[in-house]
Amino acid sequence: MMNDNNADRVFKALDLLQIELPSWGFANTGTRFGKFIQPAAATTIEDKFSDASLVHRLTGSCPTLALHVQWDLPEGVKQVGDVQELAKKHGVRPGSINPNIFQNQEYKYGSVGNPDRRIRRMAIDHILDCVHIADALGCRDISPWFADGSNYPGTQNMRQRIGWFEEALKEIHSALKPDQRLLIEYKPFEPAFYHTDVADWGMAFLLAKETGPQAYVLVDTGHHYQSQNIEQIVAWLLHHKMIGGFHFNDRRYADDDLTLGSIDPYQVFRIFHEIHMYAWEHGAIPEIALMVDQSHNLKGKIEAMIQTVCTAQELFAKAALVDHERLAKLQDSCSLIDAEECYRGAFWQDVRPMVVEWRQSRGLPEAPLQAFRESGYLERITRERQERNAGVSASYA
Ligand code: RM4
Ligand code: MN
Ligand code: MN
Repeated sequence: MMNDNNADRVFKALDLLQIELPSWGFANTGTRFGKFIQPAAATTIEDKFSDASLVHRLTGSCPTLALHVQWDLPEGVKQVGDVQELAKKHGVRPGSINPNIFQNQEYKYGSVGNPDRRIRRMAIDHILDCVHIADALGCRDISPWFADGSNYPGTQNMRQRIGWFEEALKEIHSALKPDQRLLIEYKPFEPAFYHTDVADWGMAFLLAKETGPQAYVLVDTGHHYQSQNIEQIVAWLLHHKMIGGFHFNDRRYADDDLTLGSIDPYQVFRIFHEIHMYAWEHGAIPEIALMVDQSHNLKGKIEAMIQTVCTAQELFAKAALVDHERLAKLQDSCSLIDAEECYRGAFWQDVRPMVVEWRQSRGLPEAPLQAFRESGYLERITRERQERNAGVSASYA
């Protein structure tokens, strides 16, 4: 039985939920062993805006698109006008701006942590360009991920590299406009297999603190060691007001970039719970950019993205059903079983009928995936893009 209070909570949560899609999630991607080309994959920034716009129209939750500068704006700030036109045409705004400091040959031994001063300069200059691009596009977040690290013990001075990171990040921070933020993403390994300069949330936290007040930590859910308690990391970052955003994806072994909730939906629920509980205590959802960072090697790109957003909606709605007031009392009195049941009872609820009602009330298709399949969009883009995709190279995006 649906009760009004629950429906109200779900509707409020879904109205608030905004998830940013990654432009690279629509492109051909692969593993280090190869790339499977899809005839309908996006090969241009226009394709990416068009695909993202469709996902937004079908789900109602994705008003922004994250851009990876080297893949989407290879000519840099010159392309700002084109991006603005695409945003207008497709009804999706550019979101976080992602520098690329890992793909160029120069970055073999690192970017801002490279022992070669000229390469550190090149990496900083690229991120500064990204700050300017973000400013010109009216984007709040600049979101670098540093692949820097080393493969063998003793081959790099880890401590010295911390200093280079601090210097670089401070310089970048000083170029930020007052409303911009620098999100520092961590990742324990890959491509580096011995040490990664920004390996975990503690390192990202300390760097962000040292960098300045507009620097925050970005939590990519796939960037943790096995069995790490991610929601506890989120709790710490919330407590210190240091969480800037998420890159959502699921994983089983490493940075697998699988569709959200495909392996462990309870994990996603637990993270969303921390956000809702914080919001209940503080009266508002904190400023956190909820972003997807996925790479769909085997699934159809757009279908995988719709599946992801629908899963996020359902899990966000479930987490909104936790009775926070009751839970707080049960935690306080150490009523372990009742607290646990109150918490996970929300997870067990089937919120799908309420999500469908929300969609109906907002003029959205009841079943976004089915609506996509009936739209004819895939057939059309397959016709339009297959020739271009047949000639695509093996590069990452
Ligand atoms: C990295 C990291 C970054 C993403 C690249 C493509 O593993 O998650 O956020 O930009 O992949
Ligand atoms: Mn990421
Ligand atoms: Mn990743």
